[in-house]
Amino acid sequence: MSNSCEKAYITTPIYYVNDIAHIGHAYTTIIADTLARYSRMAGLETFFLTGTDEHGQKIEEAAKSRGKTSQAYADEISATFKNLWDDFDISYDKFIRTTDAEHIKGVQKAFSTMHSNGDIYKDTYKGHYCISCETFFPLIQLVDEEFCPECGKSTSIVEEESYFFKLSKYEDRLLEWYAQNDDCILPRSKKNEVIRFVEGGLQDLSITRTSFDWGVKLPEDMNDPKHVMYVWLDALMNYVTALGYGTDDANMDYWPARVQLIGKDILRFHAIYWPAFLMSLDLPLPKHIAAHGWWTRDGEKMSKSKGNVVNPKEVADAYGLDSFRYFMLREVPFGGDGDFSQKALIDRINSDLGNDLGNLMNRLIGMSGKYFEGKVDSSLVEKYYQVELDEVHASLAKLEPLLYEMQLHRYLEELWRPLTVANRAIDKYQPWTLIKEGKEEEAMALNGLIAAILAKVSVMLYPVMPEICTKISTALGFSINHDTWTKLAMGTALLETFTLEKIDPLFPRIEEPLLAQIDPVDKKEEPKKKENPKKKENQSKPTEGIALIGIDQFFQTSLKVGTVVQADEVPKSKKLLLLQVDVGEETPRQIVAGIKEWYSAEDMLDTQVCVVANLNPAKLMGHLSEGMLLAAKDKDGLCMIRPEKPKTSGTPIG
Ligand code: ME8
Repeated sequence: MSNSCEKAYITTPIYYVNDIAHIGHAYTTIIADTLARYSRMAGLETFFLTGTDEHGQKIEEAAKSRGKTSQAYADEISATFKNLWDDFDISYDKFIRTTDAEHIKGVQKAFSTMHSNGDIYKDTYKGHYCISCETFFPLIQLVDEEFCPECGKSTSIVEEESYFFKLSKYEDRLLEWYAQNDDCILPRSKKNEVIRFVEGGLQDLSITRTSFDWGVKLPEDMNDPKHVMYVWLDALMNYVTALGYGTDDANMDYWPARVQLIGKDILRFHAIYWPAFLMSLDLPLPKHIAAHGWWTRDGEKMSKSKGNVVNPKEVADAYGLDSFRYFMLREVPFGGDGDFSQKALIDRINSDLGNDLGNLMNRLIGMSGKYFEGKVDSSLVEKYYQVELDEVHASLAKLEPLLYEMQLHRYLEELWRPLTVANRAIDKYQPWTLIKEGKEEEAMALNGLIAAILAKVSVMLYPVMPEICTKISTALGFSINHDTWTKLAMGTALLETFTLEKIDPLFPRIEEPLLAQIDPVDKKEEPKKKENPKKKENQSKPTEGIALIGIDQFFQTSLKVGTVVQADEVPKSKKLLLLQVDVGEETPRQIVAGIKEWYSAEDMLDTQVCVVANLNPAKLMGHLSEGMLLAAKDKDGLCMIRPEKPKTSGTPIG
């Protein structure tokens, strides 16, 4: 997101109503909610859209199998999504349903416009169709010439009369758009995938179906009642029909969207079809399409059709909504995949939230209560603690660009630095010693420093943890709004003198998993569809002398293919090389590897390696190391473990 326009339109995908929401859906919606809350706090006129995608064969079949009409079934499931977002206090401005009359009118208007612009023609389509993904795939993309490359289910051959959209006509303009708008697709690594796909050649897109009914009919003047619109044309249009496109245009001044959030599974639809449709309609293109990775269970994408989903409501009820929100955004770099485990969630709650944030609040309550009857006076903070304040303000200044770049995990990481400054200051200056030495003024200033840091952090953390931050700010005697954001978070203001309100500990320590049904995994029965046999897991054999672990434990280690893009020696070290390794993220990781006895920097440059990507960063001879390389060592020496063939940087290993 750039900061150049006054209005900010933020969207999530509209979710299929073939089953209820899982944490993957909650993830997208929570990210969008975070951006919308930040954008409002930053003073932008914000419109946040979410909703449900209700047409298509998949929904028709799901309804039939439950003995319901498609509409009744869609009503029921759509309400479960809406209720969940309401329970989660998601700050959407509109919840759209593709069965809304205004949406249907808007889609028909779009069809007519594309048709009169010469972008739609009639022909016959024959292809392999995956109902689960509502997508045609060319034979070459199928696994064993039958199974869907996305979900592994059996595809069927469909031959029917169809209207086509001239997607091929837009190839050059799409490539031009990607080239001219560096950050139109985030993370940027994903943009390269899209460019390669488009450069491979685009085929015209079949945009109507005759084999089922549950869809938007063509505009009446097309005089072709047996066709309904392809669900993706119908669904993508929601982003503008929600603003009144095709009806009253009431909110079209919010278009183009500032950021359209999606999962990487639907990048092609959003980064290729959607801009091409917009070009055909002569509408401007979105500023950013931001694709996040997948939440997995035991390394497999969590999805309704696989039945391996985690219920977000259960998790939020057990662990607290704000903690869940923090975990999701902090745990996984935007764009990467993450395996959901209660252990990781508990670690984040106890460590980041409990030790660093909650405990700091307790320390402030303790200090100010014991020595100053709860009073906090900030007037002398600058006199005694300017160095600490400078450090805090330097961190705060880095935050907004990270959010606009969708680097949410880095945003939170950076936001934790002021908390470290605060906790370190208490340990270093020791208020109890200051009081003992009669330095009351310094002790009060320290109090003021800690309160100011908590205030500044709570403002910038508010979009991620609204409830907790409201509690903190209330205790600190101020409200979080555009004014306090400007003064405390963007500026260097401190708090007015106030009396601190005592509050209960924010994050009581969690000793063991609270949800028995999530760990160990309780997989529901697999759907009875024919599955790609290659997808079956190998049974593991017990191995003597080695402690066995479950597959879920193995998948807690994130292994990725990396490419060494820079290699240097570490001065004065006999063993270490300093490597910059591209693991498919925004910037390469720095890894310090103890391999110099066997490999020179030159040997390593431009080679591929296997990287352990989720280790805690460590410092080796003063250099930060953000990962580890896999190698095998025996009596003859050490050799790197590498992919047998070149693989895209960041490809997961497992
Ligand atoms: O694709 N991890 O709807 P959908 C992370 N109706 N995010 C996940 C996820 C996972 N395991 N599973 C789903 C559709 N999501 C279409 C969209 S838009 C015009 C039409 C999230 O119900 C992620 O945002 O299958 C993904 O893109 C979306 O849910 C897909 O939801």
